[in-house]
Amino acid sequence: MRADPAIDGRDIPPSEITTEADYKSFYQLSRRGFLQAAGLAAGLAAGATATASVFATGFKNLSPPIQNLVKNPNFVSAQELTTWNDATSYNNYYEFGLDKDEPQFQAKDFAPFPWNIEIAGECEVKGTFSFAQLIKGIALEERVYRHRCVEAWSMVLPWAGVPLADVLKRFKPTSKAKYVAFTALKDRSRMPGQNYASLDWPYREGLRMDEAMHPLSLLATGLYGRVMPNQNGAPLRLITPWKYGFKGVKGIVKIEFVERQPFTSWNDTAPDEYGFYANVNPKVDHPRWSQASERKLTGSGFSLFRSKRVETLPFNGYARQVAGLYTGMDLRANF
Ligand SMILES: Nc1nc2c(c(=O)[nH]1)N[C@H]1C(S)=C(S)[C@@H](COP(=O)(O)O)O[C@H]1N2
Ligand SMILES: [Mo]
Repeated sequence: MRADPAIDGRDIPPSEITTEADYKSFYQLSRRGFLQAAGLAAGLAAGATATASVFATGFKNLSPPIQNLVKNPNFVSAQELTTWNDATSYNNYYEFGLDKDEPQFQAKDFAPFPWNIEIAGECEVKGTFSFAQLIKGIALEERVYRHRCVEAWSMVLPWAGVPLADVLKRFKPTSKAKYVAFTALKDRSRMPGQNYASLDWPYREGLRMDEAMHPLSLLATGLYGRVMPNQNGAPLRLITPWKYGFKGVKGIVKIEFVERQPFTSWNDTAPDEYGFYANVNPKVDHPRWSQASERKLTGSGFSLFRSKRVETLPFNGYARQVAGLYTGMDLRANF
């Protein structure tokens, strides 16, 4: 495959670093779109004084809509989705607080752009690329995926993003590239949670090369047809729906092709509780709780309180697509 002309291997000149304006034009965000989002939020703040409308149910944390998004028909779902409000107010993002309801507030003023991603390691094309350069020319698509946290709760979410494989191939990984290591942003001045040693910052994750190249792996840049909310990992994060949610590193600033299994935050912090593979497996319990079932946070209204317990599926329901990646592997040992 030929290298994309936008990705020429040289470090980008400062003049080409993504600005707020680039990012708006990348998403084809009209000024109207921004104003609509802002207007909605303002209307909500005004509360009961706002005229009853289709929005009267009250969306919070709204980000601007993405105009150029196509639903991938292979990943639509008949399942009830998790509401926007739940998806953006019940989050795991330790950089912005340990409690689920903290990231929505602590990440509120986080301004992701300009955002650059370093590509390094066992690949022919390396360097620093802007967010827009990284995914330029790859169609943004919407995919509904199940999302299962190792803490035994789950959601069903419509992500927007690009296949991870399409991005990785641009950098021409060499035959020595056996794993891909992802590093999140480390910036204590912008991420208040990093003032605490809850994890060895920055947050890091990794995949085996074949897992990274699997068509289910998504580099997500949005949620519900809107630009990725800060608390969900703006501007880009990993989604591997057959694995526990902690593999889905948010706020990625570096992607490195490596020969050996890389450091990964949860596995290296608590290896008895979190595996490197972290494939959803109802038969392997966490030492402190069962993984046989999950609290499913879907539905309208106050779904967080009305969640029902459902059985957990092997590979989170994606066994048909991914079980072949692990043929001959002891899935109990490699939890
Ligand atoms: N950088 C970073 N990425 C992260 C986390 C985190 O604390 N920091 N938490 C992980 C966990 S445990 C889960 S379940 C998902 C939660 O994603 P969501 O808030 O969009 O549901 O993000 C994952 N990615
Ligand atoms: Mo999680």
